[in-house]
Amino acid sequence: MIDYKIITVPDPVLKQQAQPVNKVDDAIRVQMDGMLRAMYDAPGIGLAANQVNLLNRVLVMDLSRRDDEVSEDPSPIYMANPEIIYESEEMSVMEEGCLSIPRQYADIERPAMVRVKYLDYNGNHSELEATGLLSHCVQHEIDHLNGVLFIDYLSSLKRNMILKKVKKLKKQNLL
Ligand code: GNR
Ligand code: NI
Repeated sequence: MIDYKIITVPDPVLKQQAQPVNKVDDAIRVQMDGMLRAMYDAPGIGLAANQVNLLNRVLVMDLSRRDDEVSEDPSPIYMANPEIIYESEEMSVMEEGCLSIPRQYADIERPAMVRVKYLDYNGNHSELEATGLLSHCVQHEIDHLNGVLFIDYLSSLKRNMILKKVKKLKKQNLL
């Protein structure tokens, strides 16, 4: 199992575009396994390749283990080359956080429902229709693959405040 470390702002890799994978082979599956482990350990409900310093279009999610509920069975979702093929006109606001922007949260508005096509763990074409938290999460992860962070939707004032707070936490060795 690869032991990935999650990078945080202002690492420039978080601002870069990730590149499509050619196919889901064993190397990609090893990456997916390691990313899922890093996500559970964090803990978080999603993780994109940029966050572990890799620039391919791979993400993992699992909404079953929110709030450290170890009782629930894991239900991981693995995606390579995800693409949003439909988004609803209706919008949804939800408080988001990010493992790469530790301990900072903000209300973010996104399409309430999206349909995503992707390659699964076995390299098969698949689709996911997402609403609620899963919808916010998959859009948040695809944003990462495009070098976009949730703070990019905020005013520069709020964004800079958050970046300053993370810098301070780092200086105090509180991360
Ligand atoms: O753990 C996470 N929680 C979360 C909550 C609301 C919307 C998106 C997320 S994703 C985040 C983990 C993370 O940083 N993924 O990139
Ligand atoms: Ni994130």
